Amino acid sequence: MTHIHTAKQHPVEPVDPVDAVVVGAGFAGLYMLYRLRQLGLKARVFEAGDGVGGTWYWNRYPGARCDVESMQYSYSFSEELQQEWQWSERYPRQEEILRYMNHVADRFDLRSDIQFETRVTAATYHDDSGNWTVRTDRGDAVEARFFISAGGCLSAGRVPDIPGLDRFKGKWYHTGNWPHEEVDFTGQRVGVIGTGSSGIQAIPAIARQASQVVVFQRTPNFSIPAWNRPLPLEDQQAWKADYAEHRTKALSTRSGILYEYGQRAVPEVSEDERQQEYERRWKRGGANFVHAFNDLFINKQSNDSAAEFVRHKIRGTVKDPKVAELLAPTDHAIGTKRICVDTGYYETYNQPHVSLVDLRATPITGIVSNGIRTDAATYELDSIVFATGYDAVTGALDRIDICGLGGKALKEKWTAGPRTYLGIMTSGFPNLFFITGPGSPSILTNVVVAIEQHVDWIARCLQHMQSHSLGVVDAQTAAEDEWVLRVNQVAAGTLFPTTKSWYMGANIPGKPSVFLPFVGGFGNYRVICEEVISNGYKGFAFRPSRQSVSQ
Ligand code: N01
Repeated sequence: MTHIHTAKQHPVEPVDPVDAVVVGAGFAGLYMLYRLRQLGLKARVFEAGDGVGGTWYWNRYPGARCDVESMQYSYSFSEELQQEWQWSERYPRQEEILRYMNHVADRFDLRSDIQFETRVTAATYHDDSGNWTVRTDRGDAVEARFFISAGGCLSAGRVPDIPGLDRFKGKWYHTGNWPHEEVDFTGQRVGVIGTGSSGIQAIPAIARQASQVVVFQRTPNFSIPAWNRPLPLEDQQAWKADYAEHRTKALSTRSGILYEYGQRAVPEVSEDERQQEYERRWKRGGANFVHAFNDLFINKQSNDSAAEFVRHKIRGTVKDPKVAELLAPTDHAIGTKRICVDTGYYETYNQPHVSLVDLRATPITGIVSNGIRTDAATYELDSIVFATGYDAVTGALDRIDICGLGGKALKEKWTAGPRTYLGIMTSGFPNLFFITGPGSPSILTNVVVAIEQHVDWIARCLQHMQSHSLGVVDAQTAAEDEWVLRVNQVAAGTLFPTTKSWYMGANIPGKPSVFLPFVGGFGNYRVICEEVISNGYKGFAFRPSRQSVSQ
């Protein structure tokens, strides 16, 4: 597997000790910095890119757009911010989200504490001082009381090990590391490998430029139309009038998003009613579809009814019945891989210059100088787009050499899969916090909501330490063991583990098969986190240190 790195070598610059080092300047890092400053703490954010934005800085591929609606995919921490920012479409484009994040960085004057073009490479905890030493690819070595990972769940892109890529004479790209200059596919023959959310968004956009598009599909995915549209000012104003109320309501939902969560199970309604409900949701568009009934994630038969509805739509859209059959997923329950949301994806296959190669029938054998070779044919290409996904949830952490108490490496502790308490800390690594870490709802939610909840929780914990003159916090092993068990038990009660997906680490050869996020619902999870605080940070152990957290 090829990891994507853009690290550059820089001269070493002295960095003063700080209270906290934060990795990443995406949604999580920016808000964490804001909260740390509110606590009077000195923080340094290290960011590999040369600008803020995280996912939205790197994912500049054609068609990139969020699948959560604009009014919800944004920070709630500042009433002024949420009132003043205007979104232009129902679902925000990558450029617009990036503009929003730059606005946030400027509005709250965050840049002065962010060191760009710097990748954190190692972090070591010292038990005697209770501090971390954090090292970067620029040669920095900074001492910090707290080490906070805001590196993202889907930031470690992966290009599969297909032999011959180095011989390819054309250009190749990964959707998660797209060039900053415009890529123009006009008149080109473009091969796209991968049909997850990224591929499904990119393929229609690439097909608008390219003279020929060849899609290499191993596994088809379910996709629901976005029905994206401009967002009228009146609609935004109406939403903004009750913004705080909408945000509060979202906090108690399963995904931190105001979907219509169906209250009935599939067997409770007639076949007619079921079809009408699916049709209504299809016409409304978006991931709301998979919440039509309350048993779709736990009952395979119920799930089949939703899956069959979508397959029927695919067959009705794609004119070539053979292509339609290849695009209609039959190997997994709908929603157990992240549901895709598209604009004209299935329709794209009706265009004469777009073709689909079934890699199950004819696997790729290698990349040659002029294209991709399967065991049946060679496809001549000018460019190759890898929409091949990420080493999800743990990938960004894995790329940093993190050593905790007694010099134990995090990688070693997590050999059989990640172990955390609440997805926020892992025992034996004091003062290391994860924002949307493994074992939390993270990528099953509106991730901005999940980020804010974690950042607020961490900030409250730090405030508690300040006011009680405490210097070190760690998760207790027993609490962690119980939490890991709970995460696994909740997942086992659903259809999720029946599917080989990146949620299970299944897309990375050799990665342990563990269900990575907490699937018990964001609302429930948030209540658990609140209870932990009201029970005196139950499951966490604190101790003073020679130097308590600065007041
Ligand atoms: O990645 P993926 P993604 N040969 O892992 C295929 C978020 N996101 O970047 O399933 C051939 O889902 C692989 O095939 P298979 C969202 O959470 C959100 O698309 O392994 N094919 C699969 O088809 C999403 O879920 C948004 O058989 C290979 C594809 O590559 C997550 O990011 C937009 C292969 C990878 O799909 C990841 O999505 C984009 C190989 N060797 C992303 N290796 C929105 O907000 C892999 N594949 C809309």
